[in-house]
Parts: sequence; C-alpha cells; structure tokens
Amino acid sequence: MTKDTIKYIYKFGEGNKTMKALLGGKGANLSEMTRLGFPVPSGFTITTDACREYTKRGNAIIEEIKPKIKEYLKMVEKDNDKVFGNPKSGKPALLVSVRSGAKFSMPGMMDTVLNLGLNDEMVKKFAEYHGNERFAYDCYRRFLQMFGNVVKYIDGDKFEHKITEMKIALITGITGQDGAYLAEFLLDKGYEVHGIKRRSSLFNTDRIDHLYQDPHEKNPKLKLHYGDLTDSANVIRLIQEIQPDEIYNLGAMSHVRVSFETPEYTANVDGLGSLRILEAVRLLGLTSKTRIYQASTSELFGKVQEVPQTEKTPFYPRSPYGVAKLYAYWITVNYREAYNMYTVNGILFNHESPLRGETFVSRKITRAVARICLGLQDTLYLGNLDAKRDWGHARDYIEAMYLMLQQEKPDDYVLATGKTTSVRDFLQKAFLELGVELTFSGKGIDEIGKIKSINNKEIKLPIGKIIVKIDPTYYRPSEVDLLIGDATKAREKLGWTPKYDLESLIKEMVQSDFDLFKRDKYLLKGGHKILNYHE
Ligand code: NDP
Ligand code: GDR
Repeated sequence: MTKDTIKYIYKFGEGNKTMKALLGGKGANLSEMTRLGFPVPSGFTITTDACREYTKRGNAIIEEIKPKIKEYLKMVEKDNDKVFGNPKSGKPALLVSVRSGAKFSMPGMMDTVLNLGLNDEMVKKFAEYHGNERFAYDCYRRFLQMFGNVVKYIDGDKFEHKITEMKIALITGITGQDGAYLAEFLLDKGYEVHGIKRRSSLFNTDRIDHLYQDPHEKNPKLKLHYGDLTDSANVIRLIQEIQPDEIYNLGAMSHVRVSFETPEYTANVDGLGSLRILEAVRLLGLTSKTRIYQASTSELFGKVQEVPQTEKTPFYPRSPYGVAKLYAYWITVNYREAYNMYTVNGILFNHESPLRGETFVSRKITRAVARICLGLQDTLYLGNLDAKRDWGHARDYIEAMYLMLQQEKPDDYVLATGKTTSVRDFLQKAFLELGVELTFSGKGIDEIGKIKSINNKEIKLPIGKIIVKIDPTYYRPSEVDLLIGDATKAREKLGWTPKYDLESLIKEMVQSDFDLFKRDKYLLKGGHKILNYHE
C-alpha cells in the first residue's frame, strides 16, 4: 500500500470508500489478514494499513486485540453465515480495518485507529443480502462494545453521524398524543422506533396507524410491543431485547382530574413507572449507552411559588398526578447524580393538538365547537373557566424532547410559550374560529355562555341560545389556577423556538374537528348511526 493511499484513507469519511474498493479488489485484505494469522471465517475481513511499516505500535495493537477478535468471533459464531459475507464471492461483509501511525494523525486524533468500514452503502448491501439492516448495525455495536477499550478514535464525526442515523428509540406511551408525534418525528430522522402499547379490548393505536408497518415486511422501522409500566419484568425484558439508545418515557395516567379518582394507580404508573425504567437500564448495564427522557410537567409547580415558572421555581403539586410526577422528577435527577446516567426532565407546560385526548379541556372544547355548529350537540358542560394555562402545540414540544437527549450533558428544561390564557378565553377563541361570538353571564356554577352573534352563513343557530353551562363534576378537589412558563433556558441551550402560537393551534384543532364531524353529519344524513362519545 502506498503512502498516498494511506493519506487518502485518513481523509474524513473517505476511508470507508477506499476499504470498499479494496474489499472488491481480489480479496487483497483477506490475504493480508491470513498472513497476519487472524482467523478468517467466511470473509470477515481485517486489514492493517501497512502501519507496521511506520511504527511497531501497529503490530502491538494487533497483538493486543487478537484474543478479543477471537472472542468476538466465538460470540457471533452461531450467526456466522449472517454476520460475515464473503468478499471473494462478492457477498457483503463487515469490514474492519486496524491501523496506527502517529505520522498521519490529524490534529486532535489519537494515533490508534480502529476503523470499522461499515458505511451506509455497505449496510444497504448487507441488508439486501440478509434482509436485515438492523442486524448489520447490531454486529457493529457488539463489535464496538468489545473493542471499546482499544478504540481511541473512530473515523471522525462521520462515524458518529452513522450511529445517529441508526439510533434505536423506545417510546413508552407511543399510543398517546406526544408519543404519536414523537414516533413520526424520530422515524423521519432515520431512527428505528419501538413503542410500548397496552393490551386493550379494542384497537388503541389510532394515532399511529398511519405509521404502522406490517411486521412481516422486511426491516420495519416501527415496532410495537405489548407492555405496561406497572410490570417490572415486562419493562426489563423489553429494554433488554431492544437495547435502546434513547428512551422517551411518556407513558402515564395523564389526566389530572382522574388522578383524584385513581391516586394509587397514578402513583404506580407515573411515579414508580419511571423508577422501573431507570432501574432496568441500570440493572442491564446500559447506563452509559441509554439516554432517558422523563415527561415531567408544569403540574409540579401547582400552587405556583413564582411567576413565571422556570427550572428553579420550587414545586408545589396539587393533585395525585402532580405528586406522582414529583417522585418521577426527583428519581430521574437522582439516577443522573448517583449513577452518572444521561437522564433529563422536560418540564412541559400544556401542549395540545388535533390528537389531544378528548377529555382534556382544549380538545373537549374544539370538538364541542364543531359538533354544536354542525347541530350534533346541544350544550357544552365545563368546570372551572377561570383556570389559566400556558398552551403550546405538541409538535413543537416533541422536537425539544429529542433535542434534550442530543446535548453533551444531561439537564432539565422548561418548555412553554410564555403566554397564559384562561379556559374561558380559549373557549371564546375556539367558537370565533367558526364565526360564533359568545357572551358570558352569571357566576360560579351559574355561569352560562350564550351566542351573541354569528358571522358564518353555514351555521344555523339562534342568537341568544345557551350553549355553555357549568357542571361542578369537572371541578377539581384542589386546582392549579395559573401556569405560565419561562423557556429561556431551552431557547438558549437547545436553540428551541415554538413555531405555533395559540391562534394557529386553535385554528388547526377546530378545523380538524370540524372536518371530523362533517363526516358524522354525512353519515347521519345517509341514515347511519354515529358514535356518541362524551364525558
Ligand atoms: P396521553 O394521555 O395522550 O398518552 C399517555 C400514554 O401513556 C398513552 O399511550 C397511554 O396508553 C400510556 N399509558 C397509560 N398508562 C400506561 C401504563 N400503565 N403503562 C404503559 N403505558 C401507559 O398523554 P400525552 O401524550 O399528552 O402526554 C405524554 C406524557 O407527557 C405523559 O406522561 C404526560 O403526563 C406528560 N405531560 C403531558 C403534557 C401535555 O400537555 N400533553 C404536559 C406535561 C407532561 P393508552 O393509549 O393505552 O391509554
Ligand atoms: P391539565 O389539563 O389539568 O392542565 O393537565 P386539562 O385540559 O385537563 O385542564 C386544564 C384546565 O381546564 C380546567 N377545566 C376543565 N378540564 C377538563 N379536563 N375538563 C373540563 O370540563 C374542564 N373545565 C375546566 C381544569 O380545571 C384545568 O384547570 C394537562 C395534562 O396533559 C397533564 O398530563 C399535563 O401534565 C398538564 O396538562 C401540563
């Protein structure tokens, strides 16, 4: 091998190309390797880039890793045919090149290089041949795990990039609002996404059905597993099988009002569920590999001690949900500090979308707006109209969840819009979206909302009709009156800026529900029954 070739190899990312060329080139690597005395099972190829000619250190390193290579080969023996192609016969192989030589070190580069010649093209070939892309990367990972201590430098940032592209994420709560958006987002980024869904007597995957891939297809990128955060053994087994790079723990009994009815269950899922994830990662020895996002919440601030709320504002939760999430918050911090794990809390203020659960106030309102305007519902019953929330769009927020796991150091971040709006104002804005103006009168449980004017020819409702009433069932035993967040830290450190404002959020939600219920109207007209979900 000439000096020029070696220089060429040292150019970032070009090494792989050269290796591939060599691999196709009459098995030169193979003979080199055989000459060095390595075991060569069906085409597993290791090259030394003539480093021996420049430094004895090259040989020393090779000697050092020889037993490890043997061990690795033994470990993957059962997968032998799959793991190793055969360069001679043109079957794709994982190519490993070992080289050293201070002479050619780039600035900041260590003088020992273990270069795994696995580039995207090779993975593609490998995947085509074996029908399994993941398998190629699994081999790659296993190899890395074993050789981590001798790998001082790995083909520059190109390598990092490859790993980023092929990351494996596990999402608990994938069937929920945030889980659905996040799964789509990560799939777009090239992740392999695994999600935990609960067994249910009906299908419960509506929100992700558009992402569904038949598991019988080759290399599905989205995989669903049955599971539950209350089941430790299930959590451990899934994490062991999936070996995720990132876990987004979004699974929760997330309804504040309902948590007063089911406080113990809420504590089990929302509090201990987080512990189960953290502990599984620790037990499985994945602390340095797996990064964990914990879905913390502005409900931690509860009876707010400061306005606006930041990462430093003291917590004062006001519901069993908030208290369970408080445990989850601190156990996440504790595992970070105690075990040096990459764990983060996203302290997210309310975020909504057309996928929002129907019993949260925003969606309850936008559905009612659509149904009332289409003549499918008479009255909307609500609880506390004075509560103020900082409402954002879920799409914006899931992007920041991802960013939180890509930082150099783990940290906790508030995500919020910095604006607060009362439930009553949200309600008015939502009706106005379809041209219906409301006026309110009365106080407390006697408050009512009537139609003041209509600026929409399609809506045939009488002016003065009462369409909003109060039902104290929806009051909470203890309420969170005001939330408004300050997301300066996320803006500055993550470069995060939300794209939606409240107006565009409400517009999207109302339009989406209007389209949804227009279908019901057609069905009714055609003499069909429609579903009548309500709470
Ligand atoms: P959703 O209620 O829409 O989704 C919750 C998800 O958790 C669902 O997939 C649900 O499954 C799943 N889940 C519930 N119980 C269990 C369990 N025992 N084991 C496993 N999974 C379970 O919530 P969001 O998407 O709105 O929120 C996501 C996370 O973020 C939650 O942890 C929530 O508490 C938190 N959060 C949400 C905010 C928001 O404004 N949306 C703000 C701050 C925090 P299934 O579909 O079967 O019910
Ligand atoms: P929240 O959301 O409790 O903030 O928790 P929700 O939409 O349920 O309530 C917001 C405010 O509206 C008032 N409200 C009503 N709420 C509901 N659900 N139904 C009603 O009829 C009604 N009338 C008035 C409530 O009293 C409250 O003040 C959400 C969840 O997503 C949590 O998981 C998350 O942690 C927090 O946001 C941040």
